[in-house]
Amino acid sequence: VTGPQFEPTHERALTPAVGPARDVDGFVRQFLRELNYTQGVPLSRSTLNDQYLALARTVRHYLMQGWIRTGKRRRDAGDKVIGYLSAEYLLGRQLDNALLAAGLEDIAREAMKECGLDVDLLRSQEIEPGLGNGGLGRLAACFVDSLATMDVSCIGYGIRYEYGIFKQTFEDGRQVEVPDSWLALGSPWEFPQPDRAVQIDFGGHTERYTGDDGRERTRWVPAWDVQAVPYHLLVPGYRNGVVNTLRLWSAKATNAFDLQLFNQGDYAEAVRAQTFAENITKVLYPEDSTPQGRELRLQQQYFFVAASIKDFIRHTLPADFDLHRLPERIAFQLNDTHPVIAIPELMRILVDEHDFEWDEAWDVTKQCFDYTCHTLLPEALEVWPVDLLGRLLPRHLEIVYRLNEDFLARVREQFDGDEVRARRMSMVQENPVRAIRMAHLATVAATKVNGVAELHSQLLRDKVLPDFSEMWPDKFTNVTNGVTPRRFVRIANPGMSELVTEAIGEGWLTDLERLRELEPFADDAAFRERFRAVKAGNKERLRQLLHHRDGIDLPEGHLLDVMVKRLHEYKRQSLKLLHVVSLYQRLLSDEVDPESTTPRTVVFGAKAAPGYFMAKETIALINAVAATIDADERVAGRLAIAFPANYNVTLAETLIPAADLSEQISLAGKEASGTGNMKFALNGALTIGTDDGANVEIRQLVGDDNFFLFGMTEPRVAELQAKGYVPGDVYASSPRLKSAIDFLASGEATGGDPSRAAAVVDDLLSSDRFMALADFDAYVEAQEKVEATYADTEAWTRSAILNVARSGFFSSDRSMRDYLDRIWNVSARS
Ligand code: Z15
Repeated sequence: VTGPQFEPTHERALTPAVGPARDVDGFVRQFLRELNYTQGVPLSRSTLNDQYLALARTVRHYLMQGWIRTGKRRRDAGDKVIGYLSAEYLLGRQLDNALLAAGLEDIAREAMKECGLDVDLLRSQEIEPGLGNGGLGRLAACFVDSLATMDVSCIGYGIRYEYGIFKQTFEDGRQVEVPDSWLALGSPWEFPQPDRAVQIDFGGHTERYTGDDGRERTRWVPAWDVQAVPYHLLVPGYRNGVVNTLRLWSAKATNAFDLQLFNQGDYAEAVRAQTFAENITKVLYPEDSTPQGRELRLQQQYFFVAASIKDFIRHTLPADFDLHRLPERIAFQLNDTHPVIAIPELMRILVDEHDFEWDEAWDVTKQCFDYTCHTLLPEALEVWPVDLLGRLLPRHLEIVYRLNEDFLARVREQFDGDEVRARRMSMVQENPVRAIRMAHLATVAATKVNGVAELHSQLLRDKVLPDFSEMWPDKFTNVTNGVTPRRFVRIANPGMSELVTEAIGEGWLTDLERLRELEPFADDAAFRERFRAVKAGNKERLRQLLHHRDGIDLPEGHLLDVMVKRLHEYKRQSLKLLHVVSLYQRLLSDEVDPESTTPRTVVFGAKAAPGYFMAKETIALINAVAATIDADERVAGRLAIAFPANYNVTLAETLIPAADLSEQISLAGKEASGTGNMKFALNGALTIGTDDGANVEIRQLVGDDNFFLFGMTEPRVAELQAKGYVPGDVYASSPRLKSAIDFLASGEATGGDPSRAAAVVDDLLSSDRFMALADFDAYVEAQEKVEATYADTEAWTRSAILNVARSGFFSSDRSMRDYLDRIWNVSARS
């Protein structure tokens, strides 16, 4: 079946059914219908999960008309579609966002009350779809939210992992991963479309043959295939009736494949084959920015992009659409290198299946792709060994070789046969193994290549892809990341949202630069008082949550110092830990009166990739230090460390609005952008940070007086690296650093057990790849300024308000506008 097949007999059958009435009564009726007829239980016998599912499905009903209308309007208009290709979408809870988008919060609250239920309790039942690792996946989720809110035609293509990012638990302070079975209790937000499944081929070989027209052609003879089943999820715009689509692909065994084996009598083998096929979308790889080069991961990548392109051509474009005009109808945005295999796939479709001439196909393909790079770490740039690629996708490897030949011929022509340059720029790396450099392939094919913050885009041009930017200066551009204010301000921080609306009126949620109008309120003592009350309320909300969720009792009245992000050496959680140890030592020494210090609670949240040894050691060390400080009466009330397990979007939504201080302390030149940094600033935390990623732009906007800058700049880092960095020298020359490290190494900060600290301490002293020691003194000094400023409550609040007022730039709506102007050449309707 390729499309809707029906003969309408009644005109009324052509218009979408009306949704439930938009009032408390209509909501209650629909809720009970869902509970009784879909869930199959009476209210009196229903569990919390039954109630949550019925509530979710009820809210979904209100969005369906918008989804049907949006789709029809877009098809009728023949709009150009943004096809966002991303292996990750870190969505966060859906119910909160759907209620907000549909404007149903009050009605739902009232309706649940009429049923004797508490809407907040039901909201808290939802397990968030964690289909991403960290920043990259969350960015994709923010972008699709903004595009729907701006009424831009977008389909987000991705993978429906059966298991998302693992659930983190601690055993004896060490990370233990538990599978995230987010689908187990029902998945009310997705619509499976098994009848729109497409077949995806793998393996086999290629053959030359002569076509009917006498032309030499190539055909791929695959060895096996799987079915890709689309599930669609709703992406509602904020109160504009627009509902866009996320299409997430799930792998299913091909029936014919099984039957064949079954007919041969090998039933067990047939079932095994099914499991094999369905493995493809079984689990999200939990490495954030350190890919492992596993075959299954390449299968995932090809699986979802091949399904997306096929689906777009077959089901989204009108039948018999002339593919020469494809670029008028689609712009595929490559979210990092993960979907880059889409480039040879489109070439294959055009050349092998649609008889395009090679050059003609290349011309179309180039116009259809743009590439976003999200990293500067060399180990994050994916390369696929050619033996693996050739085994899995033999035709694609041939296509890449041919593209590379053509490309290198151009390089040699333009640069006088410069062979060294050609080797540097080649899509094929020769050592240590022959492999395809996906970033080079993407850069050659893409119309535009962008970095994700000003500094990152500049370093991308100058350091990561300098030959390419010399060859094509106009190809490169910047779009600074952003975050959706709907989720990260309105939902996460209702108290502040209300205060803001009272001060500057409605409208700022979709026009975030309007937060500027808050600036004068920074000088209004009464407003500052209320702003502080909101922060205090948010802290109280966090205390309640951590008490129930983790059994953690946060002290009251502390400076709340928060570092939440993936655990990675370049992000330097170890630097933060050294600072904590140093604070602990200061409290234990006789030099200062503890009463004169600022009481501080440091909150960490971080998952480590399961195979990342140093990251896991760092987690164990933080937990050991936390336990030691917690047990030490001498510092009670002055210093506490909390490390709630399983930091995720849901926890972020309570944690970030409560924070006073935002830790953004990566080594300069390593964090492409950061997006947590933006969320904190928008929620009135002050940043202590290095000159890295989007921190640079945050500081420029909020002003130096409202930002605690420290540490080496990127050029200084490069210089030190070049001359040879010796961490031992820094250790020897800084008494405070030496004291903190010695204290850690002695076991005094880890309950008397020095082994807990050994791996981290040894690494810092012997290699310290990310120069934590070099920035330690500057960091401690900046933290002293933090304490001095915090002591002046009015000055601190003033800065916090100015952070909010001046961070409107970091709305993902602005990011999307920049993509529309600089990359997609499409305009928004709002
Ligand atoms: C990831 O989360 C990021 C980059 C990557 O290359 C991968 Cl594989 C995962 C992050 C960056 O580290 C972060 O700086 C940036 O803000 C985020 O992507 C979104 O661009």
